[in-house]
Amino acid sequence: MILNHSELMKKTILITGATAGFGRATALRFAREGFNLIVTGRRKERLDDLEKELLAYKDVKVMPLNFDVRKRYEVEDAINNLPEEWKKIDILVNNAGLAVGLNHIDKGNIDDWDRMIDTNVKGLLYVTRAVAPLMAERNSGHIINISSIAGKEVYENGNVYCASKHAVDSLSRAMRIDLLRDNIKVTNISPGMAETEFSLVRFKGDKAKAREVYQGIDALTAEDIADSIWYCASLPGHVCINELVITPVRQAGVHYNIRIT
Ligand code: NDP
Ligand code: 8X3
Repeated sequence: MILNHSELMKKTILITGATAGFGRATALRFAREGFNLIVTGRRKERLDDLEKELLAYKDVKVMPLNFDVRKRYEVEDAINNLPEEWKKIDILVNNAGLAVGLNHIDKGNIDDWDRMIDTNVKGLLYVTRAVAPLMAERNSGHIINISSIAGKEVYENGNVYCASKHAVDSLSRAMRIDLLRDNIKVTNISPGMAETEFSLVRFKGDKAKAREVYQGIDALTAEDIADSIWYCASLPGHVCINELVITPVRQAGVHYNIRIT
């Protein structure tokens, strides 16, 4: 898709994991603001549906990219083969991620561990490695990493998920230093409980178990996180929100919450 001159003045956002939850809500939020959108995910039909939904917004262009962030060469091919006008990425939201399983470390499923580390840490790195040079070339950009309160604290059975989000937290701090000379902002967002498909994935499709997680909590919504991302992205050029920790009012960190039933 070739963009005309006025379209080139528009901003472009790339969101990983836009087929559900935070990523999808963020895509819709930025479409409302008139951004051109590169949306990614593994589920092709969902990407197709999202593309249609986004195109309903006035003057918005959409580039769906169907890849698995764990596959280094798929990531590189998808980003490197973008048409030149789509390579002017203003904002990257490293959102694709998941928790799988909830077990003590001695009983953990090693395949689950691989999935979390490969997606949450290595996937985020592959995408960043492909996009950051494009931003550096233009001496401008904003990388928003979706970490978690599990990147600030650890909880029983959360071991590898927490470690993967601690890695995101420290990578955000490291990126901010390394990309300082390139005028690239780096924001680390750490949400608490938010009702998306997150727990359904963690509990491998067990809907009842997933629902229980949010009972009586008045959990955050995907739209709350999308609004926070928009807030960070819409501040003046000289302002960088380094860190944002967001919980429902009934949650204070990973160990304390009050359920009202
Ligand atoms: P959802 O399960 O609703 O959405 C996750 C998204 O990530 C989907 O679009 C999924 O797309 C994508 N994704 C997962 N694995 C891959 C992969 N290998 N390659 C490409 N895309 C992938 O969860 P949330 O929206 O809640 O989660 C988004 C992020 O927020 C995650 O990083 C999560 O850890 C973090 N988070 C979530 C919290 C919560 O309580 N919900 C709280 C704190 C942080 P597809 O399956 O189509 O590939
Ligand atoms: C998701 C939040 O507390 O379930 O990252 O780990 S938590």
